[in-house]
This record gives sequence, C-alpha cells and structure tokens, in this order.
Amino acid sequence: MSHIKPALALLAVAAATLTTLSPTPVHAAGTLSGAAPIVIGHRGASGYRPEHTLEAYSLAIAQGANYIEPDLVMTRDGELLARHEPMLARVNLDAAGNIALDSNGRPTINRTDTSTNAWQLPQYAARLTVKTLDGVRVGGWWAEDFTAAEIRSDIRAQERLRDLRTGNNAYNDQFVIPTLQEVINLAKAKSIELGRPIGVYPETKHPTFFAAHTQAGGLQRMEDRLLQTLHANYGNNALAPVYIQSFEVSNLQYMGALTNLRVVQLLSSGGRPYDFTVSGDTRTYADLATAAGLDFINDYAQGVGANTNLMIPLVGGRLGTPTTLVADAHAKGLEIHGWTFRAENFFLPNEFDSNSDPAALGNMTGQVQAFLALGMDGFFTDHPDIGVAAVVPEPATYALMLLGLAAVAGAAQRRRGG
Ligand SMILES: [Ca+2]
Ligand SMILES: [Ca+2]
Repeated sequence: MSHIKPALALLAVAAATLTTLSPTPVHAAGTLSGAAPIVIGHRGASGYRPEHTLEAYSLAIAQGANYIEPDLVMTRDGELLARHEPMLARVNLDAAGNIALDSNGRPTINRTDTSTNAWQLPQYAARLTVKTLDGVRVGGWWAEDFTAAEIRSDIRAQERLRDLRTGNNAYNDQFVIPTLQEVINLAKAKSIELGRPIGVYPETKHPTFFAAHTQAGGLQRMEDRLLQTLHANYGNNALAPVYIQSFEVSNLQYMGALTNLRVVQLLSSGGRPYDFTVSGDTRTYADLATAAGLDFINDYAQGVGANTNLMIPLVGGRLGTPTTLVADAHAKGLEIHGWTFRAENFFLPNEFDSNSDPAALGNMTGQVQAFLALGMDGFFTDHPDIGVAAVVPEPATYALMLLGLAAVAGAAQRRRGG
C-alpha cells in the first residue's frame, strides 16, 4: 500500500501544523485520516427497533449515523436480504443435536437468535431443518430455503433480544425483511434529503456456507451479486461511501481484487476465520491482529473491524490496559472500526453501568470515548444517538477532515493512475 504513504506524510504535516494552532488535543486527531470518527448504525438503530429493518436503519440515520450496516444472507433464488443470520428463526437442540421439544411436543425457539415470525407460520412449519453451519449443528427456518417473494410477503421482523429489549417487542410482526437494494435506496434517498452522505457497510454472512448454497443451486455467488449491486449503485469507486466487511478472509481477497470499494477484515476476540478452518490455515484472529497479520490484511483490505476486546481487553468485567492494535493498524495505513457498542448495562463494561438492571441504559458515552482516545476511526453501535453525541468534533477537527479527504482523494487518484 505504498500509495498511502504520501497521504500519510501530508497528514503528518497537517497534524503538526494544526497542533501548533490548536493546543487542545482532540480525540479525532488520532484517526488515520484526521477526520472525525464515523458512527455506524449496527443493524440500524437496533437498540430501539427490530434489527435489519428499514425502520431500524431510518432511525439510525435520523439519529445522525454516518453509515448503516446490513448483514447479508441469501434466499433460495439468490436474492440478498438483510438479516443477521441465515436462520430466520432458530430453535433449541437437545444434547444429541436434534430438535428439542417441549411438553406439548413443540420446538422451542432460541430467544436471542430469532429475528422473525417464521416459527409462528403454519404454512412453513415443515421447513424447520437442522443443518451444519460453520461446523455447528443449528436448527431453524433458513433464508436459503425460502424464495425472496415468500419471505417478503409472509415473514415479518421480530425483536431478536426479546427478553432484554422488551419495549421493542411492540414492533414485532410489522416490518418487512429488506433487500440490499432497498437498504441502498434508503441511504441514497436520505443522503439527498438530509444533505449529508449516508453510507452502507454490508457484511457477507457465512461466505463458505453460502458458497455451497450458490454452487448447489447454480446461482451467482454471493460476492459477485454484492459487487454487481454496489457497483451499479455507486460505481467502482474508492471514494464511494461503502465498506464491505467479512469475518472470513478468502472472500474478501476475492472481492478486494475485483473492486476499488473499501474492504474491511473483521477480527473477532477468539477463534479463527471459518475458511481458514476449512483450508487448514492454523492462524487465529489473534494472529491476524499482530503486526505480521496486519501486513497480510493490508494486501487486500483498507481496514479492520475489531472486537472491542482486541483494543481494550476486559479484566474482571471492566476495561483493562489498551493494546497497541489501533496504533499498529494505523502504522500500516489501515483504518480500524470497533464493535459493538451497546448502551445496556448488560453489555457495558461494569464501570459504566448505571445500576444492577441489565436492560437499563448506562454510560455508553464513557465507554466510546475510552476507545476514541486511542484513535479508533469509527464504531458500530446499536445506539447511534448516544454514539453521535459521544463524538464531539472541535473546530480543528473540521480542518483535519478537509485535509484528510484531500489526502484520500490524492491516494485514490494515484491508485487509479498506478
Ligand atoms: Ca454485522
Ligand atoms: Ca455491565
């Protein structure tokens, strides 16, 4: 990524100049470009509405999110829909890996991984299936066993965290499962309406799993469908307000070679990419988060999306000592976006809890600012309103934003030229 180096040199000069003008340190000055950190509406404003619905994305935009994040699964006929998992609804399995039945002989739903009413529709009862997903037996109703028309006409979203975000259950069974194109249409329409760019940050879910689906069905592979859609809407343009993310590696390498759109390697706090498991590559996410791992990622991606624990590990439920990951990523010219910031006490490091009620909101602002102080370039949050308020750009930041945009444009021009 040698084309980034002149941009970094320019930014270093700009930062030094601005430091002399503005002695007050601003957290945003620590980002790679110097621009303010971006707020990504994680599955929409999913703290407030059932996730991955146009209503959740719209609210995220209204709350000031810069990007909205659709996770993508595929239907039987190859449509890309926004859903966190291929399971439209998930059921519990017994110890032997078969569907567990209650005393009435009925399956019981998993209460944190069921995001639609598919489990309540008698016409689809027979489609309940146990499959192996990334090496694990999982039971449920699967997006790839339905046509897009069936899902969109009959199936409606439900609150996934139905026992924690109980207020959101009032919105159950109302909202359609959107296509990727509908999510893009919303982002583009709102960009014009509000006069500010609202980007999309799609994630390919379970690429190895869906590659088997598309091969068996003679369908266009997920990555080709995604790039075709994105290029049709934004062009093949590094400056487009788009990031493509995945927990697997080989599908990002594939897409990175076919597009100038920005690619982000997700890094989990444990385990390894599933395509590595399949191919016998023994490297873990922890290995990918080292300097050598970041060099590897730098060959095909422009950024990493890191679990918060990789930046500031929890110690006894509280934030411990930061790692060097943010600085290490920046040293390679990689942006780093953190996930996932959620305001409920249940999710917050305990020093930010407001009380002992897991569902009550605590001090997410304090948590976010601890990570922004490291120079994190953006973050995924279920509560974009709180996230936006936690990012307080100061005047010097705007100057840096302009310089950052100029530097990125220059880098892109050199990339095209080279
Ligand atoms: Ca996601
Ligand atoms: Ca907590």
